[in-house]
Amino acid sequence: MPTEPTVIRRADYTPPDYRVDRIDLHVDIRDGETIVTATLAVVGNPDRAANAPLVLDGQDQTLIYLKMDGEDVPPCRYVVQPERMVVEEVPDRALLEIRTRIHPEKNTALEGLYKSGSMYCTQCEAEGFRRIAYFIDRPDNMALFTTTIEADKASCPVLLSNGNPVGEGDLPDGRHWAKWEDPFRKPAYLFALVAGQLAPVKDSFVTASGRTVDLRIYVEPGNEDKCGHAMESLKKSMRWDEEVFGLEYDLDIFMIVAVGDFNMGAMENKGLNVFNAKYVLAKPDTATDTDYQLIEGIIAHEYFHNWTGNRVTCRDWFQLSLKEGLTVFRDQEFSADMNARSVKRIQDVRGLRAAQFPEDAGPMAHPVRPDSYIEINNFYTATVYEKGAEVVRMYHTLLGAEGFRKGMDLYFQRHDGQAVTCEDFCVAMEDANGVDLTQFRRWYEQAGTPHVTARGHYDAAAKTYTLTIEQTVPPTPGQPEKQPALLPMAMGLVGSVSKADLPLQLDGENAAQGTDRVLRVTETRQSFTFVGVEEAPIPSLFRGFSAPVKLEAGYSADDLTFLMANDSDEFNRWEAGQALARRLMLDMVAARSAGREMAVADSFVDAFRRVLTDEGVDPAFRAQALALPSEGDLGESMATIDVDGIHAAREHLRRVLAERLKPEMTTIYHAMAVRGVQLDGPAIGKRALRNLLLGYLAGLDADGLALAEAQFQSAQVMTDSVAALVCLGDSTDAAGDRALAAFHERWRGNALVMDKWFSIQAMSKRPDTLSRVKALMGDPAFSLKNPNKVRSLLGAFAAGNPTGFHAADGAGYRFIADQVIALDSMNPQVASRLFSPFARWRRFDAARQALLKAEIERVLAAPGLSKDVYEIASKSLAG
Ligand code: B3K
Ligand code: ZN
Repeated sequence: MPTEPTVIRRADYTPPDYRVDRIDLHVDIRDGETIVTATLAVVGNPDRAANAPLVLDGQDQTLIYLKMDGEDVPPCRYVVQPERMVVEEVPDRALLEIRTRIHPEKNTALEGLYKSGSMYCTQCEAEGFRRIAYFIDRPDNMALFTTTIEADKASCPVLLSNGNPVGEGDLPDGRHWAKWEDPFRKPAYLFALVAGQLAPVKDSFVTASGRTVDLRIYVEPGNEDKCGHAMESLKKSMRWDEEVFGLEYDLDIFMIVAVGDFNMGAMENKGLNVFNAKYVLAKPDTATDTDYQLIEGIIAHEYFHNWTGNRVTCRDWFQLSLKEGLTVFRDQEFSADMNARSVKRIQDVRGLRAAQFPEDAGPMAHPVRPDSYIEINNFYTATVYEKGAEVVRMYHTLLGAEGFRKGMDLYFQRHDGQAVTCEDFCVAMEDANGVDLTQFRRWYEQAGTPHVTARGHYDAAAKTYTLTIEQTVPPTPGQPEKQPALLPMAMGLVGSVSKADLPLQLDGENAAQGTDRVLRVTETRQSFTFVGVEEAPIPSLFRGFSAPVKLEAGYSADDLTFLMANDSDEFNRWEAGQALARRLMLDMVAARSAGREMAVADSFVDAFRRVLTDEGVDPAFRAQALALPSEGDLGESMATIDVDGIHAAREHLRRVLAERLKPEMTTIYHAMAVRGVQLDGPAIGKRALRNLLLGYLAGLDADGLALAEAQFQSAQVMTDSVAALVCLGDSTDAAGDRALAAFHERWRGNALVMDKWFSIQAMSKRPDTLSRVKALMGDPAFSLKNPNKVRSLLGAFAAGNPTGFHAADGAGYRFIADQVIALDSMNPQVASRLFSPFARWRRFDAARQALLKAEIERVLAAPGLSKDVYEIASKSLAG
């Protein structure tokens, strides 16, 4: 960076001096250049200073002319800077006409208007609209948009934008136009435009009030047969939002466009969602069960934004979690209702621990509502999304489903059509329920994952049980001191003899209040005394993960085994198993580093066997319970992450379990076979368990590898094919390369399936993975310009292959840093994501720290570095 980039602060928010009330856009798409004519109806804010100029955001555009109220504006009255245009002497009301030239063909950042294959599309969140037209590009400017698109009819037969279609026609020279009008005010980040050769898949939906909405999914011709699941997911989402929140869709048409080049998953543009094709296209032979679930969840997420994000939007980008945390919570609940609730919760918590907990403990740690940023695109984080969703879930836990719904209703009643803050949401929840959530607000203010310890004491004579809870919120960058958080603690007491949940009566209460209740933990140290406790209990705390904390409850291995078997809360049964496995593996890591043997207790193998063979338990749940905590999860529990020790311990435990339970695993593997192509919940659960067991068996011996090879050859669905290929790809046996070659041969024409082929190799446990990844960059299917390819090969290696990325000689670090530098000049957002694993450099041993730090410094010194990568690099070194 030649100059230090500006830090944007939440405290500096001021309302804009002007707003754009209406914008009429004319986008003339030509080969090699696009001419944009924007007519802006500008209104001055009565409170502005007398001489306040009109400042319009704009970037990478060439100005052709600027007119105000029909007259050319003389050059002395305006100046064009690299990131804005400043116009002086603008009256209270003015009509500006601005014509500019842009080059979507050259746009490799994939922000603004760009080309994906032969199609033109847009991505405007967070600040992409300023690359299309000069505008007040901030979310509190909600304007009415009309858009006319003009293009060559043969190469761009389909022309789409937000809202409803209001006209179309032919023009001379084989060109045509279409006009769209969006009746709802929106910020520019929700603008979208698509032009290209696209095939529509059509359906419709009748809303609760009886209106028929046209549904369209636009894909590249040839992919129409892969849209069924996305369309079903959309219709289910529309119904669910009506039923659960009383929210109906509001336009006559809802469109989704699938594109091949996209920086993230999808985008909720009003009436015209643009999706990464990965989250739309699916057929059983090309997409895995996980892909199906992700598609359902992401289609729902973007659809739900229509109310939480679009109708009510954010005042400024610090409030991002207002729409993202809330919408993630809504999509999680939707998926839980559509599938198995507790399995969904387990998956979400796994995700939170894998991504958000490390973020909250590192140099990029920030509150759910951040206080400052350099590049807003760096703040689309696990904290804003996933921890934000946990915060919303805590309102739901504290207020109950009904109270939460009352709060939502009031929020929409008050704020429909407005750009608001997280505070406004909290106040709506308070007012609708008549409660005071002052302390709860700390969840928005304080970064860091609270550490909670719990200790219990049973007094057999007095029949009382006293539970003492202590919490600390660790210091994070810029926040050395923390206040206690309000923790909703869903809990029960499981009788050690009866194995049943005991009645819960707190000292001072007249009667027991059920066997499962939510306690409010508000102090740094707080005790709860239960009376009438007839037998010694084992406490089951934070049931369903009712607060995003790290809990240390002082359980013995016997307590954990007991809870695994007897807790009525399915989540906590899973949690107990994870805690037991985590503890065992950490002991093994310690033994290894002390030069002792890594021992696996028989009791652990027995507990594992009991879950494995319990036919009364749903296979989907068993698959979750038998999957060991990841290497990343274990690393989180260590002061200094012992990369090699963790890998060795986990692999050793996997082998021991497979060795000791080979007969049971093999029998169940065969018993879980699913005939033909079935995509229902039970079939998905069986495949999950079967493929988990395949992983154990294939890592053990030649028999297991042969099972994998046989499964690979006979697989009828992509889930089974990929699961087998993962096992084969980990092995250095010739069978591995044979399978990879066969997969390549069959699928090289399908970009999304090739992404899987890249990822499997990037995450392979083979010792030569780095050199294979380097070679794969030369594969004709790979391109640094396509974000999916970068993520599936380079991202998978950096974030999903701990031993490869953290190789002791630093070769993995050097390689990824080289790619970050190469990518940064093309696509800063993708470069910055790829770079993120470096931020955790202080967590490793001294030798790795030095290697990582040297790479961060090298990246920081690269000429012309983007703000995106600069922010991660500089904060990593400082924090
Ligand atoms: N709102 C978009 C994400 C935009 C990311 C910009 N860097 C997708 C979503 O969360 O639904
Ligand atoms: Zn979202």
